[in-house]
Amino acid sequence: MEEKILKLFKKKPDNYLSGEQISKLLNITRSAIWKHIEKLRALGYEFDAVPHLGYRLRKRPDKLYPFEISPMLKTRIIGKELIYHDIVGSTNTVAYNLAKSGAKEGVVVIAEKQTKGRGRLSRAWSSPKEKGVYLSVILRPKMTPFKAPVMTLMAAVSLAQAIRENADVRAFIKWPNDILINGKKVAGILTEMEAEADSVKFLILGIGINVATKDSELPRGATSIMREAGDFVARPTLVKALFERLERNYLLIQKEGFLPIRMEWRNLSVTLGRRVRATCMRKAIEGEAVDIDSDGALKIRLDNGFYERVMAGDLALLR
Ligand code: BT5
Repeated sequence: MEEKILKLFKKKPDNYLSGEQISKLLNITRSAIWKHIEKLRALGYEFDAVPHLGYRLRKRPDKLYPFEISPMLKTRIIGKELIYHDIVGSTNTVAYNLAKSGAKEGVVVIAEKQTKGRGRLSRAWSSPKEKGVYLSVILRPKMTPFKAPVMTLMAAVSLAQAIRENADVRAFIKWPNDILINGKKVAGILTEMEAEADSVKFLILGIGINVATKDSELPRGATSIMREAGDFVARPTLVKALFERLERNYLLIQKEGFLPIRMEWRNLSVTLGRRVRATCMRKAIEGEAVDIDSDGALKIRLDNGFYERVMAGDLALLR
């Protein structure tokens, strides 16, 4: 009912809606309306209530409530079911447990703050309250675990596209899981999965984006979209764009394979053509990043002219 009430006010942004009008439109009593308005107030919505005129929605909170996101969403799978938390340890852990107990493909866990936000290899992901987007998408792709790295690259393409769509910035992908603006990290992806030898059971795409995060809350070399764009970015609209891009690109991979996404990845990459150092399990490889392969591996041309493929690891851009 709260969602329906908000919808009515959305249609009348600056006008008052009388108790009688709302009561007729939604077929509920005046006292029920008052209770719902009080509930919305407790969630941070600010209403003016004037005798004889009715209610007016003065301010919506900057929150990622499902009823701020769902009405805008044009997806069939991703984000159709949104599980919202004010505070969690890690959205990836919550999503992983849900997927283990049978949650459907497309279910998303989203939070305003994480107390144990994670990067790869148990690194910490700074997740201050209401400043960023922290979410995890459950997917059940029909693929072998060896192909799963492709899903991280698909998520990176979707993320760079969604950021560009919402802010006047040039977001680029640094292989494998970073999004950079002006050379600084603005978002990261943590892909986790449960698999058997020949098939993925489920995969969790964990995505963290710094939207309005202050420099003091970020490690060195990181930034936020608002800092780089110099303009306000609404988190619900960014999430909507991300879900829609993810769905489009995910369906495209299933229909046509990795090739179309791979081409888009090349366009959005800051990695190719650069001298890089890839480190994986204490082994370092240095050379020029020349391409990504059909399985998501990064192809590096060594100084001796040979090529090496790197499947996972950390990358430093040298020049
Ligand atoms: C990542 O790991 O970049 C993956 C980040 C994924 C975060 C999301 S939030 C929702 C979901 N739930 C989770 O618990 N996680 C996912 P990695 O490439 O390993 O980078 C981690 C490194 O990035 C850290 O060691 C820091 O140096 C740096 N870092 C930490 N917090 C950051 C932030 N907010 N912005 C930019 N860099 C950060």
